[in-house]
Amino acid sequence: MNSKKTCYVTTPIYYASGNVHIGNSYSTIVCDCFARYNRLKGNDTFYLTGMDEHGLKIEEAAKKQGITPIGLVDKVALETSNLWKNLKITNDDFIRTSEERHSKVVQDIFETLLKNGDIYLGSYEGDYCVSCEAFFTKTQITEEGICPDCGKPLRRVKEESYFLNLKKYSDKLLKFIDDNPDFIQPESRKNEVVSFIKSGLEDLCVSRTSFTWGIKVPSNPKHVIYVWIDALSNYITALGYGSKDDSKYQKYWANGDEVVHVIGKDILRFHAVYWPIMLMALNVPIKFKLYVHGWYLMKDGKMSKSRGNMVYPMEVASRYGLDALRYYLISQMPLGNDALFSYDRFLEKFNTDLANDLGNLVSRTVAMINKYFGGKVSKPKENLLPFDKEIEDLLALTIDKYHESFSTFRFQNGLIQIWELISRANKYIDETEPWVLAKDPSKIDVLGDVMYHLYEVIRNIAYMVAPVMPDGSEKICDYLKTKADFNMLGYGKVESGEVIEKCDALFKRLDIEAELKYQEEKLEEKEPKEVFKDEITIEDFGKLDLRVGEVLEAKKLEKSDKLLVMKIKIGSSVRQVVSGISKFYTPEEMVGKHVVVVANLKSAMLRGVESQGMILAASTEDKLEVIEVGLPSNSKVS
Ligand code: ME8
Repeated sequence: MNSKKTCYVTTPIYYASGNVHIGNSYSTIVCDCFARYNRLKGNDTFYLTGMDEHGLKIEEAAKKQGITPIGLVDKVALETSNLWKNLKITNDDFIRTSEERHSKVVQDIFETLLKNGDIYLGSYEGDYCVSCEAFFTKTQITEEGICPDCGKPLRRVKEESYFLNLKKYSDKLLKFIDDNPDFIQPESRKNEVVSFIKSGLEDLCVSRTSFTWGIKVPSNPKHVIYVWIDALSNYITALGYGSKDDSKYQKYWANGDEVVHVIGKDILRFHAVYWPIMLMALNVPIKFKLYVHGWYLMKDGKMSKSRGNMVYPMEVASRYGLDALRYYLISQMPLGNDALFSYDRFLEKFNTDLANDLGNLVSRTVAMINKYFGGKVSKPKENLLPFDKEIEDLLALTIDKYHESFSTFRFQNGLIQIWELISRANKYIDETEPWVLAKDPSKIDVLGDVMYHLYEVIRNIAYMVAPVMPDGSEKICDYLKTKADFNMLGYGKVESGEVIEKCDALFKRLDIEAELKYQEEKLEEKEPKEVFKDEITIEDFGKLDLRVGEVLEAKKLEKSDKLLVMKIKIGSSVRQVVSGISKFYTPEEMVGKHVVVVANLKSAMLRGVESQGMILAASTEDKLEVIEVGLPSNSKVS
């Protein structure tokens, strides 16, 4: 019996708070390549993606837009699933965490963990980042009290809370990681996880009472289940785990051959620590491997709405074609590292790799087969040229490397290898000079041999690029009157072949200068609009007591490279102020300055030192200047 290997591949589920840009669409595109590759290999493949729809972040985003949370998530889910259709993503399911098939099972999971004693009730006081939906410990927080992951301000939160006992499982998890060396890939990410676990796990707060948009704890409904417990469970709830029909769960997970979670580097801890521990506590086998990719960055750093440098996938796909977008994103990112998205590089790759190398090889070959043999090729009895063996060997090597890299998410390596074959084939045309052979009737067999070799190389290339470039592959297959079929990979698998009479250029060369100009103009339209904080009244502002203060003394705070401790005179009083300006001012530079102090700010401890106020400064991402005034100390600022 020919029982098919199963393959289950998942993307992270996307926050329903905003549009998907080319960076996070990378996760979906790369998974789509993997799913398509596995289907071509004949594996029984199930590809899951979806939406992460609960949590404070969504609740607040909806409030800002003046709509209900469900109104917001319905809208974003529709936009996102349409985007995937337009990008020809072949997902088999689209899970939304607001669906009952999911939330009901998450409640059961929570209650099971509670019953088994893996979840217990306690109380929590901590610093919470709404944007990352995560708590941070004292050691993780920066001196300015901002989120170590995204840099946004943290909120102090105190509430009764449920906790998941992570400590209990930390040794078991370390052993699991040790026993399964390819559990987390690449290796560098695995090392990161191991040292995180070894530094000591704190039990994880898994419920919240300060907002309502989420799945309620059935036995204590004032608690909402922590969004990551909710979200991570999607990988099994979508398969029907814990429901009446769990056949997919049995097939693809419990008895499955390959389960792959693809994630970006920023959500590693959740997938490599919390998720396996949840599964251990539930007695569900840890079947998955984690492939952790880096980020697509822009020339000026991270993609962000406030920088106005966001690029959306359909902007690229509708102007340059879906294949060009997919090819660029897949070919530029080695597993685990960050990569750059820039139009200069994109356009250069378009012209070189797609229009010149691949496109020309195909159109030249189709034209020659038509011209010399009326569109037909047939397998020669023996090789007639010394270059034949060379190109056959390279094709065989390419197929091996292709499988090796595409089955382990090293897509970039696979593509590099295919493009080596493409270059070799172009060189083969130059070496064999078919136009010269065609002039000599005695060389007709040699010419036939050359055309057959080219046909075979292109046929194989068309099959191999199918997961990455579905449209281009289909087009080439149409030109060659064939269909992508991995059983037919290899030189000489067809006795004869035929091409269509005329083919369009696969990729039309672009005028790079004109395109860059176009993109620059578009970028200007995207210039960030200023985002201001919520409006306040004059009374609110009047609560601030701003005074001019003279800096009498300043010194660096030991063990800190950011903080300066200053003695500031305001009228007859002198107070101590700690400020994170040490990267921009030496203590000597500060002494004597007349600065603006928030004089009625509640005092706070910074690195164990009391700060009785704050000084005002203006800053950009990399510069900072304190606000100086020429008036005497104690002058009022309003
Ligand atoms: O994290 N380049 O959702 P999300 C590459 N809901 N990948 C990027 C990227 C970039 N510039 N920016 C973001 C969440 N990503 C959670 C997941 S799963 C149970 C819950 C990646 O919409 C990011 O690393 O913020 C993550 O893998 C994915 O996009 C979704 O991010």
